[in-house]
Formats: sequence, structure tokens, C-alpha cells
Amino acid sequence: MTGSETLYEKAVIHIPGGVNSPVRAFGSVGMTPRFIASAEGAYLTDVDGNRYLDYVGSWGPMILGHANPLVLEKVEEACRKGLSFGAATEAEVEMAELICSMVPSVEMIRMVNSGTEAVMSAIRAARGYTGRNKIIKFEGCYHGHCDAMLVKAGSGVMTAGVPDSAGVPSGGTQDTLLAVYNDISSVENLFDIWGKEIAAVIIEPAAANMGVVPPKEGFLQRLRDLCTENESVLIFDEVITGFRLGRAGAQEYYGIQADLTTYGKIIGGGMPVGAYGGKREIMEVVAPVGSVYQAGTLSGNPVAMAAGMAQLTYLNEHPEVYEELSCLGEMLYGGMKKMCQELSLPCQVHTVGSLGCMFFTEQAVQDYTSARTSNTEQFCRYFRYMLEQGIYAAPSQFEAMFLSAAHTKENVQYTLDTMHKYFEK
Ligand code: KE4
Repeated sequence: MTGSETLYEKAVIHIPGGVNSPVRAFGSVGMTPRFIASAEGAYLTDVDGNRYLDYVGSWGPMILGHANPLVLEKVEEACRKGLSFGAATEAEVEMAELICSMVPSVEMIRMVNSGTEAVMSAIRAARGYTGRNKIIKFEGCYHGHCDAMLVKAGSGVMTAGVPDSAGVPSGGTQDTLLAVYNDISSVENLFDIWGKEIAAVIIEPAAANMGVVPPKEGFLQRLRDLCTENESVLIFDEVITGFRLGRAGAQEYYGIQADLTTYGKIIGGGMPVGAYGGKREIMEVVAPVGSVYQAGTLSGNPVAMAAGMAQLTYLNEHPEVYEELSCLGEMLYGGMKKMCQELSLPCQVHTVGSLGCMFFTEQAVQDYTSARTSNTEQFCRYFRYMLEQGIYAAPSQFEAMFLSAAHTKENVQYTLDTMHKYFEK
């Protein structure tokens, strides 16, 4: 037995599914998950010493690559001063000031410990601010696992093929309204029915949890207008796109400002960090200023702030990283599109900046329903081959590929060559 197999056998005894997050279980690809021992740059090394070119990047945080020396140095420095105080620190002020300086729509921000917590809190703030209850979300978008969001969610929920989660009482989702991504009429209909009862619309401005599905031209702008007209809060869930699509994320990329924005992943530099922020008048409903309660023992943890600050500061001071990521994205996803054309493959390649994916379906993909026409068996065979060739992609058709600043053109060329070999077989 391999080291991963041995560890997996032990893991399943005391951890549900042997993993601390379902999508890591490799369930949809029918394999034993790889147990990772270390990572550096664009590479992972598993407990058996196998080295993989990593296109998951811890699901997005590792935009500068794994074990970035700058980030490690700041984390080590912070650790020596103590790991957690449960008190205000200068690092939190610096982090808040930095994010507010990078994202024009964010005037005030609150640190939490995960993207889920950021979304849960942003929804509560929007409800507290508007005095309304209804929330519109989109089929296939994933916003973490708070009850209200576990309706036709993407990512691991979609991978598992369970449209909704057990254990969520109807009361938890009775105020969640479902719209169809890229179908603005589905949103207009909900506003026609519920109008002034709608507290907020939450969306992944570029969906990356049903595979990658970019917004159609004009879709986000119409959402912005509908929220403004109805005095509903527009929440951009930028846990993935934030600081990946540019210094101001999807809001800069698409030129649309949200009222609230949720963050995670990149702002933690690999440590557990989430955040929600936006208009001052909305954020000031949050305790202790306002009456919307939200709290967290480790929120703004000094070591996590050190990691996040190091990564964000570098991105802020080196905007050329985004140009490099876009060039690598064009090479990788452009090469994949070219391959699909040359080999007449029944696949759709989608890309947004350094994010991308390949749907195993001949249908055009623009939403949850069309994404689900993908042949997950074909994806599974493709995934296994790539892993055997040392390329570690997300073990699910309904996730994204993540490039980092540590990836090279040689890495991308190897990946394209390997894909060619697979599909030419
Ligand atoms: P976390 O609670 O996992 O930090 O963030 C939840 C979340 C919220 N919003 C968006 C847009 C997200 O993509 C996520 C989490 N992303 C998944 C990957 N698609 C996390 C991977 C996992 O569940 O293990």
C-alpha cells in the first residue's frame, strides 16, 4: 500500500470520509486522495514523494505559489510575538486600510475566519441594514456552507450530486430565492414578485464553482441596476475572484461596484482568513457600532494577518503579476481551446483571467443546468491520466483550474502536451 492509501485507511476511522472538506476526498474521481506532505512554488509533494504540478493552489489562496519566501518570513516573524491575543492589533488596522485602499467600493471591512463566515455575516448585515429577509442566489454558485446558501449550491455540493444538504431546516432556506446564472429575466421575475422584500442579491461575479462560467455581457450591470432600483444590497462573493482578477478583483475586471463584497483565500495567504466589507452605511450596522451581531475568537489573528498582508502587499505593489497571470492564462486556456478545435473534442473551455476549466460536454455552458450536461465519467478518466502524469487538477468537473505566479511557460507547455497525448490516444 502507498503512504496515501495507508493514511486514508486510518483517516476514515476518525474523520468523516477521511477528509476535513468533502471535495478533497477524490470521491467523484473514484480514487484514494493524495495526502500532501509539502509544497513549494507551483508544486505539491505527497507522502510517497510523488511531485505534482499544482492547478488547485489550495483552491485559490496560493496566487504567489506555495511557501512563498516573503510570506513565510512575515509569518515566522509574527509567530515569535505570540500566536493569538484576542485583542485589537496594529496588523488588523493595516489589513483593513490596505484592502480599503485597493477596492474602491470597500469603505469598511470586518475580518472573519473563512469564506463561509464572510458570506453568512454579509447576508446578516444586508438583512439588518434593509430590514428585509429574502436573499437571491444563483443555481450553481457556491457561497460556503451556511444554511441559507445550501440550495442548488456548486462546488462540493454539486460534485456530490446532492442539490441541497440534509440537516438544513426549511426555515433556513425559506427566504432563499433561486435565480439562473446569466438569465436576467429569472432575476427580474423574482424582483417583480418580491421586490421590496429582497434584502440582497449574492453572486459569484465570475462563477467558479460549477466549473468556470463567466457572466454574459450586461448581466452584472443589470443586476446592479435592479438592486439600486429596489434598494437591495448587491453582494459580490469574491472569495475566489478577489485579488485574483486584479487588485480590485471582479469589480475592476467588469467595472461594476458591489455594495458588499466577501473575501477569503488570497487575503489569508494560505491561512484561515475571510472578510466582508463595503459601504460604510451598511457596515456600520455591525456590532459593536450597530445591532447586527457577528464575532470570532480568531478573527484578525495576527499570524493570519501577517500571511495575508505579505501576499496582498506584494500584489498591490507588483500589479505586473496580474499581467503575467493573464499571459499564462491565455497560453494555457487558449492552448486548450485550440486543442479542442484541432481534435474536434466535445468539450467547452472557459476562462476568466487565470481561472479556467474544461467542460466535457458538446453543449454551450452558461449556467448550472448546462454545466450538468458534462460527462463526469470522461472527466474522471482525464483527471486520472493527468494525475498519473504528475499534474494535479481539481478532482471535480465542477471546480476551476488556478494558475499562480510560480507557474512557468514550461509548466503550461508540459500541461498542454500532456493533454494532447491524452486526447490523441
Ligand atoms: P470557505 O468557507 O471554504 O473558506 O469559503 C467558502 C466559499 C465561499 N464563496 C466562494 C465563491 C467559494 O469558492 C468558497 C469556497 N470554495 C471552495 C472551492 N470551490 C472551497 C473548497 C472546499 O470546499 O474545500
